[in-house]
Amino acid sequence: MSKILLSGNEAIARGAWEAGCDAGFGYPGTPSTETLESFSKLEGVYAEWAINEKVALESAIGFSMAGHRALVTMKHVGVNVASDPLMSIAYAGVNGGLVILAADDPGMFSSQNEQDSRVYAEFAKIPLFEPADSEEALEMTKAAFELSEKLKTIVMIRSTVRISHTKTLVETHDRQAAQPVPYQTSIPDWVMMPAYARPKRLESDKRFAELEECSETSLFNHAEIRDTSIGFIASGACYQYVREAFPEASTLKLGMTHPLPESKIRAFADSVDELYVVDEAYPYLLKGVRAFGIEPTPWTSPLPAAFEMSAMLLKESYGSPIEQNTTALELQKQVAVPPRPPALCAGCPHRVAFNELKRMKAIVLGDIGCYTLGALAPLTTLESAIDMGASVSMGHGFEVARELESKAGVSQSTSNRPVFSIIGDSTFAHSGLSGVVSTVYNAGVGNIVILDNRTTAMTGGQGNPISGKTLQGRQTNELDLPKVLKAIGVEDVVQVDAHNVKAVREALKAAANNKDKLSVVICQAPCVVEYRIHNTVRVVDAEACRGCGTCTRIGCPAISMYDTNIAEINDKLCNGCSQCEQYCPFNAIHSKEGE
Ligand SMILES: Cc1ncc(C[n+]2csc(CCOP(=O)(O)OP(=O)(O)O)c2C)c(N)n1
Repeated sequence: MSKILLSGNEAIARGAWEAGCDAGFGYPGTPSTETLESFSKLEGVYAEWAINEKVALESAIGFSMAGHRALVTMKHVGVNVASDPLMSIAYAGVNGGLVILAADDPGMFSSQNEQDSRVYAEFAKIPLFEPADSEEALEMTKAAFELSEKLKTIVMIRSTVRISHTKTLVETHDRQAAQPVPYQTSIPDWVMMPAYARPKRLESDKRFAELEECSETSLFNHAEIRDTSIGFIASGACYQYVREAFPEASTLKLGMTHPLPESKIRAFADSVDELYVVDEAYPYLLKGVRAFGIEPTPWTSPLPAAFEMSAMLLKESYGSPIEQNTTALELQKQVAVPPRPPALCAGCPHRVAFNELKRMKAIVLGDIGCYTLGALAPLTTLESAIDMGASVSMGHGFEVARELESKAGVSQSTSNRPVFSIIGDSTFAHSGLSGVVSTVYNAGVGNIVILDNRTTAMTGGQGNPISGKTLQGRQTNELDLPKVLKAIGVEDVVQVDAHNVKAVREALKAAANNKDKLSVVICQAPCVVEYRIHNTVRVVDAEACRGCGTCTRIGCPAISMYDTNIAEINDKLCNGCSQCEQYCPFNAIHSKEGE
């Protein structure tokens, strides 16, 4: 037993390990990613990145069915992808303990929305734990495995950015080997066809009563009685904000937040004069408290309905004076940091495709990955990003609309612009592939660009089927994209060096001209960060530079034209991708002499 500093994510991994969990499955996504990464390094466990969250959960279900404890990790939007098996496994139940981590991102620091995963636990009628620090993250994960096996249900742990990424002291213990639960054939338990699913649905309702009892007796749900003139109900990071803003107030700290402990909530509400409920980004607790017929005290000004909560926002809504310089958060707000819009890295191989598509005035339907930054200046090329994999299917929908328009003899002013779907390698494996199969099946036409940088760069460089790198470094295959596409039935597949301007330009033009077919252009070059690529640095010949600004239009952070009318290349940032050299119309950029 020892005390160490762990982030919430590391603590969940450690908790799973201590609980005897043998395997972890997941798909990367902030703020969940480090959980599986850290679990994969613990002794004696198996861990893998699945191609998406649905596959991760299904693999974990199989592992649990075989009798062993499994952890599944994902970010909140990943739960949408995994929601199909989640809703049914909630009926079927589990064999070995099964715990799913949903890591939410209130404030959308790195996500496309800020949905609250707690709603899924309510929807699926499964138990939900919400840690408020790393110690709890570890303890709750252990409790979650116990509960999962005891009541034969999948259990959800919901974390948020602040909990996942903040390090606090944790007491660690040895690993307790979990006894496998022997698998026995039981068709009515595992085959969710109507005749068997109906009784399982009733069973899950029955289990719910037991869960309510668990929540009432759980030590993770407890009242901290201090000044009873004011009381707060809060969970997770919001509990910490309450403690910081109102250290004297009484607090009902909820750690098992589904089902909610009705009696404990009633007793607490009765014990305080004013009752406030704190949520962030979605009124999950508030709705639950109101459903018990308890109406909390109105805030002086309503709590913000969107984005992250903070101690300061709580004080503001309560109407209490805000002292200057009291919290780190307040300090943070006072420090004027110059705005730095996010940009693709210097030497990023994604840049040329965007610049070329911009020159073609293409309508670019985008996807989620580093390349979503193609929407920002100076590239401003990517015109949509909805969810992972959407670019391909949206491109198909766009083409179908155009075909209908042309048959009807109407056309929009944009109809002479080619449509391109643009997608990264990891996102392609996640859910782009099924869009291609669907498009080919429906005899669709169109253009797809796969930006194959051999990694899942956006979330920190995880392996994927195309890079062929597994989480624990096992020998495996690299998925051969051209072969796969051809096998699906895509006839027009071209692979080019992503840094080669001429090759990318010609391939994109050929695809756009090939109007009657589905064309795929694979722009391939490794991510410069993940593969630590340093080629010969480029320099500007000041004599030859005309200050035309062509090189700055690709948005490379290494290139600037500040005071002078001459381009400059920062040799600390440049990694010699040569894109600027190829674009310079005056041959003013070349490799640094002597290198
Ligand atoms: C459903 C879902 N799961 C996970 C994520 C987190 N995420 C965003 S982009 C991305 C993959 C990016 O990899 P890739 O498509 O190869 O593009 P790259 O960043 O390498 O350019 C991931 C895992 C997400 N946004 N949505």
